[in-house]
Amino acid sequence: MRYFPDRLAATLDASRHPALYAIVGLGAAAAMPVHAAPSATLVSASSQRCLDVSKGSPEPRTPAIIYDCHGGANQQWEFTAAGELRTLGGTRCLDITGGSTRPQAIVQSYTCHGGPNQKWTLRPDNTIVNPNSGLCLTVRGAGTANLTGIDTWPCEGTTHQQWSVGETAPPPADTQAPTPPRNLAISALACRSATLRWTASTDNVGVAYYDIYRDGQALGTVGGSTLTAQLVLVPGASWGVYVNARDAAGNVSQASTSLRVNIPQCQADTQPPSTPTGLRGTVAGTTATLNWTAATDNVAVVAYDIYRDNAPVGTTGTLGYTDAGLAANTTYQYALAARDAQGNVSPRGPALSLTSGSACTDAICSAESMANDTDIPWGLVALPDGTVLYSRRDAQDIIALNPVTGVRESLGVIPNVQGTDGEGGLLGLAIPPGFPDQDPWLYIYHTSPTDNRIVRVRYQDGTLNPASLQVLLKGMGRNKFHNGGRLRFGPDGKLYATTGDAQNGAYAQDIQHLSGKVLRLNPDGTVPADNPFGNHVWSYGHRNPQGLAFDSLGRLWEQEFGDSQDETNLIIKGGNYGWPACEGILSRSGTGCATPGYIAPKYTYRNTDGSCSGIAIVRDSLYIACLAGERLYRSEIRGTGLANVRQFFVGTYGRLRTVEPSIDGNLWMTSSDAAGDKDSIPNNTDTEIFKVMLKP
Ligand SMILES: [Ca+2]
Ligand SMILES: [Ca+2]
Ligand SMILES: [Ca+2]
Ligand SMILES: [Ca+2]
Repeated sequence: MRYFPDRLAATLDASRHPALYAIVGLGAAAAMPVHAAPSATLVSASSQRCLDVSKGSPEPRTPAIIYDCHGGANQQWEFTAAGELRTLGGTRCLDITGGSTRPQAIVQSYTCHGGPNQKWTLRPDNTIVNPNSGLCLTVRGAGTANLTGIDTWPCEGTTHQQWSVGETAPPPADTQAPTPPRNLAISALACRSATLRWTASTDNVGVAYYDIYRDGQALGTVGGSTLTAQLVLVPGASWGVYVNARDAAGNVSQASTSLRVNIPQCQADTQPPSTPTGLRGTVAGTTATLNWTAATDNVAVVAYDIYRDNAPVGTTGTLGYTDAGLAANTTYQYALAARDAQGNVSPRGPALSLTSGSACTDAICSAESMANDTDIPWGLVALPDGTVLYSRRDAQDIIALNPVTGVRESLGVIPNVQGTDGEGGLLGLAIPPGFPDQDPWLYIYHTSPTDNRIVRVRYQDGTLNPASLQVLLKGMGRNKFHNGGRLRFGPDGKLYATTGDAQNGAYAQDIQHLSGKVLRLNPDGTVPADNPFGNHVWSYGHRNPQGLAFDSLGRLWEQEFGDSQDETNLIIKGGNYGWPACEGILSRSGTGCATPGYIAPKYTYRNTDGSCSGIAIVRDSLYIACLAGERLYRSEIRGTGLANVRQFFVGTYGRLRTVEPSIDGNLWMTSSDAAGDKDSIPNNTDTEIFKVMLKP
């Protein structure tokens, strides 16, 4: 090996080593292997202090010293098979400066190169000798104080040359998630059961579990050595099935690709349901509410189709329907037919004649479709000038909607967005209180290839400037489902955000992790000084929180997707909302919802009636848009609870995702068709933007 003088010899103690030049090996630039082998402290017998790389610096030529033992990575040493003494996670070697073989040569940490000045042997008398020079590792000047340097000296066996092996470092924590399971396949598919198989994931330590899901709902868990699961199916349903791998440290993989399973019926059904009877209705202003008696079927009725003046206006699985937005003082003929799961439709029942009123008398007067879209409208903000901006989840762009003409214009694609073939993509939007004059930023929550993040982009004079994009906060976990994604500025001028648990319930209870949380940020992304945990976390124990809204008292309300039960929460600083031990009011593990400190929801919903995402508060009424429930809830905020909870548009406009206040005291609302939803493919769905008029 060739050696060169090093100009950085000035870092040495020139007063004691006036003639010494540091010299370095050519191998310094080569990539060094990182060792994970056991390492331990080396304790000096004279001082009981530990051999230490000064200040833990990874810089080559950092002096070795003695220091109070703390067991940090710069006090962990490993004797390797090559005779080296490695530290700092195996990345650095104990090194005699300049390759010197003379006494009083300074000992430092340096890039490992295998040279003779990096070889050390621990002998039975607890001295550590460098075989090349025959000199021993020595505390300089027989010192015992912190920061005393280390050099070489003839071996005399004194206590300042004796080192005992101290505490062994714990094995490094596993922070690496397994790879996604692959090659999902179904066999033995029957109407109520099937066998699912997949190809194993890999992991740096090992896969401990596989979690099986369908469309965001847990189906079960098997051990890491099992690559198959028996599924319990619902006849006639169509499920998107996927698997996540999990290691013993709780790291969850990204989801596998979804496998579409079209479940057969248990029996062929050619018999239509009975004709619906008992249709009755009431009218309040321009809103008609219908109810009827259940029809019967040889298997089961799954839906009712509602007709107004012989034209289909909606479908519902319940025994009621709200038809809002009628013309005033007009007579309509309603009828309905019943449908089974295999598409057999009954004759329409007898017509019901209803006449609308002259004015809006109910809380919600009407909904008018203002625009159609072919992608999924997700976040939506009404700007002070009336323009509506909304994000398109899979198309990854921002649309400006003229609220008068209904004309739409794309303001451009947001960079670095990546969907998750599930719920991720371009998600929530928010504008700050001073928008646009004092603060011209549009705040955006999106999924990236590696995480979920909050960014902002300048919006001025009707245009977005993507080059102005600033990343405010990143590192929120991503997965196929549970990406959170709503944003809202509070009356305190802070930005609040909901983050999903990324399909890892343990994250929700870890206040150091940004997943499964309500977060609170300064508008520039920094941590507000009065946050409860010194980081961005505002509340925790959330599964897949969605909408956020503030009431007139400045209190924060939040909507959250559960596995089988959804919830509306009133959020307080530092609060723990229970997930994963408690879901809604259902205990799932341990002491469940009875756990001291867990904060119960203000209202819960079966997810078939709920699966609600966006929320809005107008005049202290809370509006909640629901996907699977295909309805808009309206409740009145009374005290710390919700009163007079009512449902509107049940089944009328299909799945509803977003509701936002308009600048004129009404609502914007968006629909979200099931087709094209659980994928990242742009423009493969059919959605609408509605203006909802409220009773003034
Ligand atoms: Ca791992
Ligand atoms: Ca039937
Ligand atoms: Ca909860
Ligand atoms: Ca899509």
